[in-house]
Amino acid sequence: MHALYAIPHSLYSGRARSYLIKNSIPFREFSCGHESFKAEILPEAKLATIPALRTTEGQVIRDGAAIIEYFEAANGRPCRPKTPKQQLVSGLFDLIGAEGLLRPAMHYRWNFPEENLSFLHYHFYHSQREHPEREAKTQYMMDKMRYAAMMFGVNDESQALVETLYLKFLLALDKHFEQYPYLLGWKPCIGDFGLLAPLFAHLGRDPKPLQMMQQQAVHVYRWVERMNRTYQDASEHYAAGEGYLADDEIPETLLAVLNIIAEDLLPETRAAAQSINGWLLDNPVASGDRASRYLGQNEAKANFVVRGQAFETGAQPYRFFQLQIVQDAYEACSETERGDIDAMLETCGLKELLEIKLERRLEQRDNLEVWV
Ligand SMILES: N[C@@H](CCC(=O)N[C@@H](CS)C(=O)NCC(=O)O)C(=O)O
Repeated sequence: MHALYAIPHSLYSGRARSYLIKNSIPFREFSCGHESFKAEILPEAKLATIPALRTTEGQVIRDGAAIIEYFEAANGRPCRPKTPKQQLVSGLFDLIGAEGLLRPAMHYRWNFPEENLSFLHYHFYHSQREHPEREAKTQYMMDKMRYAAMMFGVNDESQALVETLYLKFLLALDKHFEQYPYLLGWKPCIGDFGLLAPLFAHLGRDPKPLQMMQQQAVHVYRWVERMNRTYQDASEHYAAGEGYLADDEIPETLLAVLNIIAEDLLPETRAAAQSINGWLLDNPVASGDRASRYLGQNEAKANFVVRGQAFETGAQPYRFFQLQIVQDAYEACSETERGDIDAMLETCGLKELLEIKLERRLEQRDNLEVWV
């Protein structure tokens, strides 16, 4: 059986776990605190991040997207829509989930200690090895993650806007899931799994944001639930269908969500590209060199403004690894299809995303992101 190294409160773990559940792939889950993680997984995974998978055959795959890609490639891509607009939108939501909602995820986790802290302590403690220093390591990891919240641009000044943008997004997404149980209709696509990352472990599970979701966005809450169940779990949709929507349809409700996301996704992506590209000019990299997690000019920072609020966030090459997948799908389309996609992205303020590129391509090789 496959072994998934993950923990319940980990953002990226939720994405891979849901994929395995929804595709009826049997697995057993182990904590990264389990002795085998350090002894057997880490030497091959190279970085101590979760999720990591050890396949039945013994191959170790680190990274949620890589785990999903492993099964997608082997099984005829069951979760990639076949039509152009849906394929593109699916990829966009994967990117949005992996990179675009880190601020609310971290804000609602770390800035409400009264509601969240004992819950978080339980989980962080149980992701540490049974070791005399376990409590000290727990505190160290919690501090590291609090610091990560700041790296993503959450601070005293920006909090109010982070909340405003999240609430707007949440209510729009709620309208969508009122209509359909999944992003593109009646079954989950790659974008559903990506989007689940922040919306499960943090925003749909930590006490403070969970209560918000249950009280203000019950349809989103139901989607989070159903994304962790093997079956369709859409009994409230009395006329439920199957598969993705016909005729490459993208529901208006989903375009509305994208429109809201664009407000900070676009300026942040533009700023991160500028920072990383500037760094690449000054620091030539060889093919195969590792692209580290944060990288860019000005100590790997991206600076941008949303509604007059200045943000400083860590510039992450990984964002562009995900964006590249979306851009490649676009390039592979016919001219007419590209025209349709352009028109769609124009209406939700995301067209420019197709043009923002790093000077160098990225790929995953031996469990690391490297420059091509
Ligand atoms: N690109 C990776 C990121 C994984 C990741 O950052 N996981 C977090 C937990 S959600 C982690 O392990 N953080 C520990 C660390 O960075 O030291 C993926 O998508 O799987």
